Amino acid sequence: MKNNNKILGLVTKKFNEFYLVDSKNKENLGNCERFLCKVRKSINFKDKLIYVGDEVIIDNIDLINKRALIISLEKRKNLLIRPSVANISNIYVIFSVDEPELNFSQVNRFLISAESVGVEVSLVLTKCDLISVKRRSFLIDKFKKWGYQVITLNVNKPDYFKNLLIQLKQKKCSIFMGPSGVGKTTLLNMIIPGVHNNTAPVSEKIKRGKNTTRNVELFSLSKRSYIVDTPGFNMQPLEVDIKFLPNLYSEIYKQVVDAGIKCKFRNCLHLNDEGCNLDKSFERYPFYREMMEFSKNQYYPNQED
Ligand SMILES: Nc1nc2c(ncn2[C@@H]2O[C@H](COP(=O)(O)OP(=O)(O)O)[C@@H](O)[C@H]2O)c(=O)[nH]1
Ligand SMILES: [Mg+2]
Ligand SMILES: [Zn+2]
Repeated sequence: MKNNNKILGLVTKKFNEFYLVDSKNKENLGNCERFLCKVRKSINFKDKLIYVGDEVIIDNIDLINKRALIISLEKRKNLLIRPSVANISNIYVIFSVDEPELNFSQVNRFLISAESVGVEVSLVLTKCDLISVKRRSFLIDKFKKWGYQVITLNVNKPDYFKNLLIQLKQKKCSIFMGPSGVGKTTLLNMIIPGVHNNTAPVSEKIKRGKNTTRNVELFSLSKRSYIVDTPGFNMQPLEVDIKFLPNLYSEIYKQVVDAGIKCKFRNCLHLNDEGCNLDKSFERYPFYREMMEFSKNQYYPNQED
């Protein structure tokens, strides 16, 4: 049974020249909602690679064998690199409160790097069983000053994960980002039990071709909600262009954009006092300064202030 209606789909996994595509208008297709696709030969996507997270139009739908052809690529909102994934709506920056020890400068770099993508950013602190209630409150207060309402987790308290899952189900496509050992895989497994045993409708032949478990994959949390699984990846902070840095700090954004403070020089980097009207008495200012100096040397190695 062929169906010649073109439908909108979401690429949830990619291996070699094959793509797994979830239909986005499921109503028309009964229970058959995931298709193994190739790109139609006559289509040339040469410099337009298709990534996990991309929306595509599929045609030549074979409902029996669950096959279809990708005939076009929709405009994407954003694209992360390493791991390559398109159309993220939320980044959850994950750090453990201990083991490995919490490094505030590193937390800040991950947060700012996540903010540079231009999506909603949340901070999750794992392993809260390792610290006192007092220390936990201290951390919650600290990150509140940075502009983040932290989510705290503890592997012994499944309820905390339930609340996070409720939140994730309201987001379109979330990704966990953080250094190695902080509990990202544990978290993913709490949220989607058996995530790494997931069986997609893919033949053994295709599976054997490559170690597919290392590929980026989207998991459906609800009808309209996905989470990115990035096995083997520990996302490192991206480099951020210096001219975008100031507004990625909520403490600066609030002053410059919301309150409209004006410095003497347009494009003031808020590093020197001369003509700068930024109130620098916020906790993260030294981190901002450090990041700015570092990025300046990366982008303009020979320039003076
Ligand atoms: N004490 C404690 N250990 C945890 C918790 N969550 C994860 N871990 C441990 O932290 C280690 C690293 O976890 P993993 O999920 O592999 O981290 P990943 O590298 O970020 O994916 C493992 O030994 C986990 O058992 C927690 O809430 N409390
Ligand atoms: Mg892991
Ligand atoms: Zn300034």
